[in-house]
Amino acid sequence: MLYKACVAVAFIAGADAFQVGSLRSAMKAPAVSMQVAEAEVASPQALAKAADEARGLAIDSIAKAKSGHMGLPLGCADIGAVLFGQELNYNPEDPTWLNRDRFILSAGHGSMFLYSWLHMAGYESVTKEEVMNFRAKDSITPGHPENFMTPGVECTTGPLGQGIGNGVGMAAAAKFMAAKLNTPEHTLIDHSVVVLCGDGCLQEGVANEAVAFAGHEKMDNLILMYDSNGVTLDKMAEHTQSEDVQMRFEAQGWEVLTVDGHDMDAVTKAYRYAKESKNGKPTLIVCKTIIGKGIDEIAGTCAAHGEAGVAYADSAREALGLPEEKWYVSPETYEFFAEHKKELQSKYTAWGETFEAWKSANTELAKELADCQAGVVPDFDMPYYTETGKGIATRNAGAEVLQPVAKQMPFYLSGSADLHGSNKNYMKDVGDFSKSNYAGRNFYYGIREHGMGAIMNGIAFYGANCLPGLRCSGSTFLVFSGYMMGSVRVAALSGLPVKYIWTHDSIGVGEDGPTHQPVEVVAGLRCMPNLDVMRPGDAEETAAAYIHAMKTTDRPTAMILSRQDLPVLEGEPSSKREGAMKGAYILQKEEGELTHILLAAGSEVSLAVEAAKQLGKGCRVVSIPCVELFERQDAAYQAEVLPNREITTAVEAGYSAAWYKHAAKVLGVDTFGISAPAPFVFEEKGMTVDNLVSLAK
Ligand SMILES: Cc1ncc(C[n+]2csc(CCOP(=O)(O)OP(=O)(O)O)c2C)c(N)n1
Repeated sequence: MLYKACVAVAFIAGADAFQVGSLRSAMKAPAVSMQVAEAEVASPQALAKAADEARGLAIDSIAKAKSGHMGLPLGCADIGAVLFGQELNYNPEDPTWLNRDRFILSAGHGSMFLYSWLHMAGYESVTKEEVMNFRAKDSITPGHPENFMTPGVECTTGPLGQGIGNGVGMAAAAKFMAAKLNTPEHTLIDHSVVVLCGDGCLQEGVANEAVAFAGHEKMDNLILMYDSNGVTLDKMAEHTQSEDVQMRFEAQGWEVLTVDGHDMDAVTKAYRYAKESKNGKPTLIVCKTIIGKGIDEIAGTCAAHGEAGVAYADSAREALGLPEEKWYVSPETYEFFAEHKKELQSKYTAWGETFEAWKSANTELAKELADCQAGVVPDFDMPYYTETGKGIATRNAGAEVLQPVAKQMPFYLSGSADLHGSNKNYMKDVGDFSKSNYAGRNFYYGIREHGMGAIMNGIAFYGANCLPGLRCSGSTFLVFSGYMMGSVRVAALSGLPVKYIWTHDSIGVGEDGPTHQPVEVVAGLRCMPNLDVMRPGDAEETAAAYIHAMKTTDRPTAMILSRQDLPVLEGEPSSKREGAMKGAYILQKEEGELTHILLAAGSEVSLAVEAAKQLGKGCRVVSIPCVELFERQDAAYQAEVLPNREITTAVEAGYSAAWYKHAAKVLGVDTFGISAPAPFVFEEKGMTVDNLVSLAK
């Protein structure tokens, strides 16, 4: 039966529970009443008990670790009980189930929330011991959630706001997969993506970019639960935050519900409404909560951050009705979750039957999906670039070599922050992803680089453990990569095979001037652990870079491409390709005794080739499109290519210091560029053949 919503009523009734005056003024009854299905909490006592025991786990683990964040696991315990004990669809015995609901703790500082609930829910490897070893070396319960550490943890979170972007990326991936796989007879993908965030996440700009994208693209499979406790770290949130969050989200195309986050019935109703309404709107559920609820001395205050509550642990445990035994989970709670697991598993089994029927009815699609699940990367039908000397900008070569990828990898998604035209990251004949075509594979992210980075991470997290063939790339000008670095760092740390297409790679941009001429950026990127930075020297090396990126599964790859034409370098194309895929190779071997080595990347390789002509027969030219990849080769190969640092001169139109690792002398650019046609800028900055020759001599 449908009836007029009681969410608003529940909210008002629950308001008295708030103890903090300033919170009360921040509370507002929701403007919209809504229709929700009948939704009572089936086992209120069991869930309330589980919530208090989850509070106890957080108190005990944080006390033992002498570090961690108490506020969220206590403040959101009732929400956790509703989600893990009742609403989310998952199977602890198959954490990679394709149609599981995805839950993301964007407020990653509250990680004990996640570990407690995963433990209670029955994720086998999240044992009581692991919970007890919170934040300890070698535990799978690290300080902040890490996707590669803990089964059931979907995303690495901690940098606030990222998880919201990840949720949007997952929701987009789910929309894409549903559009691609579901048929009128069989529904394979219909899960929700649920994100729990706090004030901090919403204050971060990255969240706003992602929220705007989700609203615009009508991602009604996304539910954002906002732990609205009126507290941030230094001060009460009102000190830095006065916008009307409801209006902000509604203006961006979202539906907004407000509930008392400690009223499990209200949370249930709001959640079900959000899940069931297919109204083209993602939903924000504002959950008014008391941070640190359960420890009166810190509840509702900034002191709930961190471990200040530990001092009151004993009295709090007593007040919560917990026995003296630490890390106490009652047999009743374990039994409750064991029963719940059975219910969840029967849904899982039913889905498996649908999946089998779908496979028999859709054999070709099933083969595509199986390849995607196995992470099959084909041998690309990618022609060699043989026309030595022909000028081709590497961004244009990138556009060409992307097309075989588009054809041969049906789960490859390509996007741009409004620069498809310049970055050349557009895949032909595969359609555009949008609210009117979720099966499209070209993403228009808008001018939202940081949001794009976090959304791409979400897509990659979605693929990480069950669809490794689901891949994505996103593009912008290299100089703006800094805008998205927060997301790039998470991708590198999490081992996500995201690809960045960053064009307009140096002072070679010319007339756009120093605002658009990256000089420090490539070197900065090369400092990032687990990121391959590929700066190909010509079209052929660009093909190699793309193949390398597609074959790489455990880290992101940055493709640094030129706006200006670069000549196709002399050399046997297949050995150039093979060499570039080792990160560096001898492009031109010396004739006779080795006297000089010129080491160059990107547009400066052709400059090195010209300089070599003046340095005599003993000069070798080494092209190094990817320093990190080269440094992963065995020592013998490295010594073969670069045998003598003392006679090596590096050249790159960018920050010089990092090159001294491999070269005794460096010709670089350590100052901002100027606005002028590219040849003048190169001249002005000393990037000339003559300068290279005299430096190398
Ligand atoms: C990008 C980023 N900036 C700063 C921090 C440090 N930090 C961790 S929690 C926090 C306060 C977050 O406030 P809120 O989201 O309201 O969380 P709550 O107080 O409810 O726990 C800050 C500033 C961070 N983790 N990420």
